[in-house]
Amino acid sequence: MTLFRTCPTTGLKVDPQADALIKANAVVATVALLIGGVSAILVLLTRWQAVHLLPADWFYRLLTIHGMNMLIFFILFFEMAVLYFAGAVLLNSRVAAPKVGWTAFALMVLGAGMIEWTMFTGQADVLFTSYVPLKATPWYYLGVILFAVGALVVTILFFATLVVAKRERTYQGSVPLVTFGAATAAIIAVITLGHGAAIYIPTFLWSLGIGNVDAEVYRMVWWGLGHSSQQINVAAMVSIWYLLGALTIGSVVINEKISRTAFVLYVLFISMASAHHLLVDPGFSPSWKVWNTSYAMYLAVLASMIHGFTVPAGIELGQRLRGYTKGMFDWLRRAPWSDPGFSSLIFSIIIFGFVGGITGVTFGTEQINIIAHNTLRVPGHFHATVVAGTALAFMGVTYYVIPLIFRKKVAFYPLAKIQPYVFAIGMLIFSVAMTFAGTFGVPRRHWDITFQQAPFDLQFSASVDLVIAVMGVGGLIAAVGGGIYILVTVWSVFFGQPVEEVKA
Ligand code: HEM
Ligand SMILES: [Cu+2]
Repeated sequence: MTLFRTCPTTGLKVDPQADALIKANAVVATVALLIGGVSAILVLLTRWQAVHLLPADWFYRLLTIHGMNMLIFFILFFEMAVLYFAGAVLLNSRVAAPKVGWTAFALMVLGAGMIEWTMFTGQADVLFTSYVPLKATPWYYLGVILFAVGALVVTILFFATLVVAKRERTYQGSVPLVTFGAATAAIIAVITLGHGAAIYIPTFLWSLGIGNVDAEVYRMVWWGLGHSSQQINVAAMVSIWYLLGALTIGSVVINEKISRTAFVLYVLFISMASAHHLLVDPGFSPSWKVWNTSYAMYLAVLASMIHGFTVPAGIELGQRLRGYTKGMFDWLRRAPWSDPGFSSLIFSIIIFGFVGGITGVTFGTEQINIIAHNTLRVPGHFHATVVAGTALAFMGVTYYVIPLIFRKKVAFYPLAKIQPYVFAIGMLIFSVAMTFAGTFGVPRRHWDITFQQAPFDLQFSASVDLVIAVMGVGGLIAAVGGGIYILVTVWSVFFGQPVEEVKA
């Protein structure tokens, strides 16, 4: 018999195993964020041509380390925590099979550890895309496979928990919207990890000298993993938007059907949209490219646009119900701007929507893609989506996870209050400047844009130096914001004051 505790704030019944699994995953996610953050600064200071900090080999090594730690380890460990939260906690249920959860966690930590080791020892300088024929040690690919199996097991465990909750009648009616959104993320995760297995198992064998992997086939299947996993991030982020709206100001869901339908659009159209990564590839026909990246992609974009309206509308209505009804914008003016959960939510919506959305949709089209491809416009785009959007939403919800799950008070609260502002404004400057540098043709993933040892001579517009400097300053401001987040969370969790609790 599971002994639940009752959360004094929300009244939810919490399985201690869910508590512990959330904590473990969140702590490892933060460690990854720290490694990814330190490497971000070093990579940034190398791209900033006036500083040009690292030698070439360490630039590419740390770029690999940055991509893996941020996009894979930080984001995925955090998402595992979200799955336990949206499954067990929000449904007042026990975790279906906690031992399986711990085994999966161990697999993921083992896989991640193997990958870290191969990257730091220079045996896997392949960047997070690991395009063949670039070859890493087999241990790297094995690490990826173990990590992915662990993540798949957690996803299945999430579905099992939904079944248990239904059978044991731990909730009434249909599942809450946040759980529904997390379920769509989990469905996409299964599709994604299927692509991952389809590509990493042959690549692992190839690294052992068994068989061959075609470079174009690799790119196609790999992006079935690489792009779809961004859709997991978006679905998880949007679920957190709804959650943060409810937690910070008691916002309402105006129309459950519309919001749920929008989540379903993600599931239906996202794998096809992966084709936007292949728009300049010679292996596919124009009609295949145009079909997959226009109609299909816009239906996934439509889903985000719907959420972009329903979440703020739910916030407005929530505020109006609480009496902020004077004039058009009273509800907005009198929102809790000094609650870091709320400011994170607003910045996440705005930067994801306007900067991430507009850049992504424009160069998701074939004609523009050929200009934007492999320039700094690409990382400029995804730092607006996955960093200022997803990572910031994750940061925001942490300010509630600390008191509700870790049952600690948020330490250094004055710093926590400004953290989303520092991070979001820095990231906004960084991603816009990066995108702008890309419009001048500055390549991404490039150690030396002065082309010192190149047999040809290439000069960018003189304004590029300035734009890159702005990018550098923006990136450093964002890094300060990231640093404050790590300081506040680690301090609260390990040395923080406990909040009083009630036992069930
Ligand atoms: C303060 C925060 C951050 C800064 C200053 C930063 C900076 C950078 C820089 C300078 C690059 C290199 C671009 C290039 O040379 O092509 C880069 C690449 C990248 N960043 Fe970040 N970043 C930050 C946070 C994040 C986060 C939180 C994520 C993911 C959640 C992320 C994901 C990536 C990815 C996937 C790449 C591409 C790596 C590759 O091309 O293989 N970054 N970042
Ligand atoms: Cu994509």
